[in-house]
Amino acid sequence: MTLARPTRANSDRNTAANPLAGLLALGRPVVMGVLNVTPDSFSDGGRFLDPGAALDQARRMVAEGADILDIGAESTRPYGDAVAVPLAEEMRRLEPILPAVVALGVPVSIDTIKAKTAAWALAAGATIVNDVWGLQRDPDMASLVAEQGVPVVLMHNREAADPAIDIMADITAFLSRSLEIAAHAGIASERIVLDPGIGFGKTPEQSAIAIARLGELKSFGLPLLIGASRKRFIDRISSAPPDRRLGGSLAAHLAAVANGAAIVRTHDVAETVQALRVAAAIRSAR
Ligand code: HH2
Repeated sequence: MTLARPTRANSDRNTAANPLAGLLALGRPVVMGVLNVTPDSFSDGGRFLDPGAALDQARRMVAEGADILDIGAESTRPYGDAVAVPLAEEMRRLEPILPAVVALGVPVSIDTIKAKTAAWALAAGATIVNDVWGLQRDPDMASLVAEQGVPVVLMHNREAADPAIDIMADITAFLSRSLEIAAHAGIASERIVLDPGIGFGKTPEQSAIAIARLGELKSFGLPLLIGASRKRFIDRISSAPPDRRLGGSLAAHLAAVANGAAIVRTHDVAETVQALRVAAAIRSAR
């Protein structure tokens, strides 16, 4: 199988420092802390809508070892019940908090599917774009990322789960298409991270398969991100509400790292950092 790879075209536009390069060279998994300034996120909706509470949470995650903060103002809840947020409302939620989060000094990624929100957030100091539709939703997203020369996370997504499909084939085809769009826009391959999108358009079984077979995505030759934190597939394996899924989240993230994940997206930074350190220490104590 031939996988679409982005070219290095337009590298003159991609000369700005890459905030991911240094982190990925550390030789350990990179930890991305989740900051949702939303009323309806599936696990922490409403907790960090207040700017003071959001900034406290961002500070806590940095102190606990987050390498990147991923801020989102529109729930991506993949279960068909998230409310689409108008652009103005998304920015209204971000505006009082984003500059202060940027000032904490760790790279900030903007979790949005809207190019205008991403452009605004990049102007306010974010340096990474996290697009849960892999450049396939907003036609202006790819050119924005190329022009700004920022790293981008391309995540697999589907409108609805289909238990009958081969989920790895679907993920591979979707991400290949995202990479074609990226290449066409001139996004440098050094700035692309791929994500199988745990819980997005997947049955719980398919989410487990995406982690179990994550290694197959290494053939793209790009860093892989996994976001299993508190996701519903954990509940299907071992029943628990979102705020009681830490054990399952850690198990999923450790399995993903063993299978090649370079970046872990988590709500629970301290526990994740500890789990990753212990797993690494045990591996090297062999
Ligand atoms: N998951 C969520 C949101 N953004 N981005 C990437 N790259 N990968 C993910 O797995 C991912 C993501 C969903 O989690 P959360 O942000 O906590 O929930 P909500 O979208 O409801 O705010």
